[in-house]
Amino acid sequence: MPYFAGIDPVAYEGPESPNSLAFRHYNPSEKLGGKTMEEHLRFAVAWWHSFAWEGGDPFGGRTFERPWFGGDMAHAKAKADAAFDLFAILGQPYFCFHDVDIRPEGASFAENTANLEEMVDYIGTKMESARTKLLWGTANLFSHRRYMSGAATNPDPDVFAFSAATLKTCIDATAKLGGENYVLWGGREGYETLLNTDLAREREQAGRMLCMVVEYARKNGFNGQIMIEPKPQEPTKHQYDYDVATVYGFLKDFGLEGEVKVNIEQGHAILAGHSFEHELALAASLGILGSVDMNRNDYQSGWDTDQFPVSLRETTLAYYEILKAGGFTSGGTNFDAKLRRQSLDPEDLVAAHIGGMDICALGLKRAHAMLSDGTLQAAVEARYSGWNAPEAKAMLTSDLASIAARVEKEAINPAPRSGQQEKLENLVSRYVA
Ligand code: XLS
Ligand code: NI
Ligand code: NI
Repeated sequence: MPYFAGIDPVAYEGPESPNSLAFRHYNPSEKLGGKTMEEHLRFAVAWWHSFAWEGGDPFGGRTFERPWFGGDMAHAKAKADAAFDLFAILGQPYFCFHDVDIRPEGASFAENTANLEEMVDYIGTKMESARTKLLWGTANLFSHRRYMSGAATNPDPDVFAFSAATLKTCIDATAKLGGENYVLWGGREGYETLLNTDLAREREQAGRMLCMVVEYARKNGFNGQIMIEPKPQEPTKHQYDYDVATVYGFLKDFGLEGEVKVNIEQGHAILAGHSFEHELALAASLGILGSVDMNRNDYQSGWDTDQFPVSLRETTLAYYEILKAGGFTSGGTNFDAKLRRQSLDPEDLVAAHIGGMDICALGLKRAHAMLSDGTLQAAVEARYSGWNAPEAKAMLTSDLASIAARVEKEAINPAPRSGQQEKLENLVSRYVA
């Protein structure tokens, strides 16, 4: 019997619906500005959390009993069948995967590749009759024990080689499935202790690997967007791709700032001591905003809890930054979010996505209203309006001595002005009430 038997496709029923398996806010065809909600949000299901994750934690193993758990090809295909059933129930436009989520582990690189290719063909056939496309693919270069000291940044050149080879197969798989993006998250690209680590060498290795990824993709017909996903720590104590600012510096160093963008995850922003909207706004200002991994982090725990989002204020502020930047192009909203380990039922998986999609849709609506209304933006512009004066602009190409002469001549004596934070917070509250 299909895993999701008895669960109907989820429909939009409006905010008043009592149905726990209906959308209240996500109405895919509803237009906001020139685009439908579906086109704005570009939702994706994450294969790893929804189908591969077993419900374990550091104190106990698997709590989920999915019929597709098992290490062979038949189970991998059953997993793909269940995945496409969920995509259909949710009307999902996209999915994302790592190689290891979709294929069984082989005993060698050649076996991994053969398994991956067989699964790519299987999934490709399923995609022909589904509406769901591939938002991004990626390589899992962090779970297997060979990667315990990193992938590209490993002290052992054989691990670097194995990683490069695996990246090639994952770019090929993504291209074959028509993926719109390719993501690199450096899960163990970092260090546990400086006592055994050569930072400069590891950074060079990571830079060279990324250059090779870009070169290979461009030469072999993958024209999607390549993205790095920043994260400050976990699993390693210190990860090299700490946050958006760090990744930008790294890209500049290797001449890749025009080629590679960022996939920003809510929980990772929080772990880095930032807000999600900070990371989004910074990436947009640097021209590298690519896509988002939507989830929420626990604000007390200090690790990546990957929960489904629930806060309207947070999703509103996030989509405000995304809309302000012009919206997604190839990117989208990937739910890098997992159930809690006591949420055992097929219905839990459906309900989790419904809740996430609804709070994002409502956030998008409120953000769109806030942007169209323009009051917030006008307040920001007014705050900087002094810079419109010619003598103010001229300072940016002037020098300290000339500026000092002008300050003296005009007896410039700045009068502080309110930043109006509470007033602006109240303004946002009006939209998210
Ligand atoms: C882990 C990351 C991972 C990436 C894809 O924290 O979020 O899931 O999104 O490798
Ligand atoms: Ni992620
Ligand atoms: Ni994460």
